[in-house]
Amino acid sequence: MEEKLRQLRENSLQAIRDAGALEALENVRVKYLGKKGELTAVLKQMGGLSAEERPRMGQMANSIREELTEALENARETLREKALEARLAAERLDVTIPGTPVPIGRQHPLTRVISEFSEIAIGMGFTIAEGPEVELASYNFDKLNTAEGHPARDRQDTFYFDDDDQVLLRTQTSPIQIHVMETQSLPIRVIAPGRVYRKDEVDATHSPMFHQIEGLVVDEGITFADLKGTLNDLVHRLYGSDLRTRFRPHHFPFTEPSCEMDVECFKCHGAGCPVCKGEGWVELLGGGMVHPKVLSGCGIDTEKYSGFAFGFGSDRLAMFRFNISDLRLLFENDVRFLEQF
Ligand code: 2NM
Repeated sequence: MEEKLRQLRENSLQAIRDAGALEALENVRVKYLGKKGELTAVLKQMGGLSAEERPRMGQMANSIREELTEALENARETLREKALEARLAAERLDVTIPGTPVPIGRQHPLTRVISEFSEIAIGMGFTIAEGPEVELASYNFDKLNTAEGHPARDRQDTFYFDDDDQVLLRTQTSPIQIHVMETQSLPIRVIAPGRVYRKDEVDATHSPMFHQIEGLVVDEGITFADLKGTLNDLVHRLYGSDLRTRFRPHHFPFTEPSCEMDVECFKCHGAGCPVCKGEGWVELLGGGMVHPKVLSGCGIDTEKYSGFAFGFGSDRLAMFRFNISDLRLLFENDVRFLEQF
């Protein structure tokens, strides 16, 4: 029996050393230490031993069981470590390999101008308002004091959807301000950027779709001084505080009085150059005190409230800002052009 046990120990330790994987190791355990394993089989024969032999063999069998258990555990640990090492080696990333370059896009120059202006206006307490590009003639014209028969309503100039000229593509962003006055509570401080549409032939300065930003302030005691102060401040923040501005009288149906604002040419500072066509000044925007008819048409009490509004073409502003000579370049979306900004 002693010889059998010795053999069993030799064989099982060898089998443990030979096991190359965890499953093989488990098979070895079952074969030698399992309930129906070889060690149990040997122990079952203990009954036939003498009284002196039995405890000695019992002790030997127990120490072999302990030795095998420990050897199995060590082998398991070694195999687990090996498996982990193999996995880590297989999954290793070389973080020094240069990445695949991803082309990074950029904002369109027009988007840049619109967001720059919006940021400045937001800093001054304005909020951004939007509205539909398909409008009712009443919002695009009537409520803006532009009556039936006004030349601006001509079929030659406006994209109408119907035969009785009730639905159209907005020709200005002012209908946004009408919606704001009809729905928001006073005081109002909004800017309204967006696309507008006119039946213009395409050339270097005209396109049937272009962009406007308009602003509107309505509160108690608003005067022309607020208009001048706000617009001067806006222009100085946009172009630099050293530029002079000037206001000239003008006419719009929706404002009274109305004006246009010029800014000293940012290229030649008034000397005269191709940008300002020798004038020394560049026309920047139109504005005025909102006509009382427009205010009362939106249900605003003109005894208590007054307001100013202004508007400009953002495409024109982008062309000045980035020295772009042809409006069409802004809409062709040629990447070689857009990459420059
Ligand atoms: C301009 C010039 C002057 C204007 C007026 C209004 C409203 F809705 F309050 F009547 N919105 N925008 C306005 C006034 C727009 O653009 C050159």
